[in-house]
Amino acid sequence: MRAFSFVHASDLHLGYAQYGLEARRQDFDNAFSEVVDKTIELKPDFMIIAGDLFHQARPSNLTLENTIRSFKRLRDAGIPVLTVDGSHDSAPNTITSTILYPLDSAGLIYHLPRHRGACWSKPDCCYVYGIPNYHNRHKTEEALPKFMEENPPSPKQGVANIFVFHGAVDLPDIKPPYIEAELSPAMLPSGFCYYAAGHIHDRQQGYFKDGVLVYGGCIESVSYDEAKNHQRLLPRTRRRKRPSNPRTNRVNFPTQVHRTGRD
Ligand SMILES: [Mn+2]
Repeated sequence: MRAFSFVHASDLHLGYAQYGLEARRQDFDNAFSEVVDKTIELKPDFMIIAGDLFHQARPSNLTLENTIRSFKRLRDAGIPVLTVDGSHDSAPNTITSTILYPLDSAGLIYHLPRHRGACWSKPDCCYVYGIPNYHNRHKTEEALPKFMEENPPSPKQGVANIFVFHGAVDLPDIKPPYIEAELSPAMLPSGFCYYAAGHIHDRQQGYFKDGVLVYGGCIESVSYDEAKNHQRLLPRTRRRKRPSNPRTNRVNFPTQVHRTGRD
């Protein structure tokens, strides 16, 4: 297996006009633009967006156009973008669907749950598997086993196996008390060395099963509680060009899975 790297982002909430302000909607777009600048600079093998790319399943044309521009820059740089849907941008129903599908059809993102086997692979490198979001514990318990039966997670020997999802896992050290846990640890399969998660907006990282579980955290504050992470909660009335330098955490993780018998 050869060495590789990837960028793990989540909870971008593009299109969120907080307080009804266009300036805030623009802040979310700008934050994503900075993430794209940094990603292109880092030259990873691929990028993962673990849900809540958009604040709504059907964003405005303005938000959509800015996002398409950013994805085209990543595509031109040869960086595939692997996604799963989040609690905000998954299809609310079969009629409205989600914007993630046309973006996938346009080749701008690779929406994992929509593809055969719900996976993407890079030979001699990695296997990446992603699940949909089912909004609450009850629906997840009902639908996730069926999804996994139709698309069995199949970690491979000799490559890094990565599991992508959007939801809170019932782990007291990680899950804040005010968030419902849609997933129990037992509902997620073993055999993966990196669990790339979204939904919890604080950056979190810990050992899980035979690998590590990482919540990327949101890239722009969506509530007062998150202001401590970003200090950009309020719209900036006078705009200055800030240097593009999103906070990045480098996570080294074991790629060899050592089976311990835990589930
Ligand atoms: Mn979110």
